[in-house]
Amino acid sequence: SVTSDDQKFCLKEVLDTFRLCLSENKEVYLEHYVAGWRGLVRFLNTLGSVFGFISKDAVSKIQILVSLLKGEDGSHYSTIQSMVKYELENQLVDLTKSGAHPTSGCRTLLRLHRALRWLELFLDSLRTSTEDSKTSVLCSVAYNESLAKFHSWVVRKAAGMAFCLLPGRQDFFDIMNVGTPEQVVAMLGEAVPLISEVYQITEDLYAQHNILDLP
Ligand code: 1PZ
Repeated sequence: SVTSDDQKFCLKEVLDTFRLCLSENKEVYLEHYVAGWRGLVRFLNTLGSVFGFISKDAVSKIQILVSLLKGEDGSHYSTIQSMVKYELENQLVDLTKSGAHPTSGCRTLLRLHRALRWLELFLDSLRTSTEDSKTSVLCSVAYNESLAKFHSWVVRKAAGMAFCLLPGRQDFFDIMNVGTPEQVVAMLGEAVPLISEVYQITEDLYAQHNILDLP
């Protein structure tokens, strides 16, 4: 079904876009990857303005990737695999310190990729949570296990404060707009492995090219 910014949307539709990311031979389509992130940001925005600093950063990264996709060399950006190959072969990536290419596709996508690991952990802990679980705790546990190690102290503090303002589990489920808690759990049971696969393929690709630490 159609979703627009002013319409109540269903998180299932967002997570389904990650299904479209994978090609038959397990390449990741950038267009759908970016669309998935767009949907997540829309969801994040419904949680309130305290998350604005997070969504702003995600949006700016999404925009960088969209301009590459739509730009002159867009044909090289159809998959993450083709992007990495193209940018590395043409020296379009700052490998050790930020210089001529501070907003390469590779370094920009890496930031979202690291956040995808947080999402995977967070959604999986929501899936196995119980009625008395606190979303703020689940969120910060997932964050500390993943993204936090790439963030400065200031960002970690700000993130920690924002997590405390997350809605409780039941309200969070309601905002997801998927249905009963059982339906949410079932939906997450499908979504998490999907996100995990996209994450792992990207992780392996970046590891193979030794670009997991791009500045
Ligand atoms: C549901 C609650 C949402 C919690 C989201 C958890 C992630 C917290 C991230 C807080 C960091 C935001 C501030 C920006 C930090 C940037 O410095 C870094 C590195 O980029 P660089 O400075 O190197 O250019 N940016 C990121 O790590 C990307 C963060 C994207 C987070 C997207 C979250 C989407 C949430 C979806 C909710 C379902």
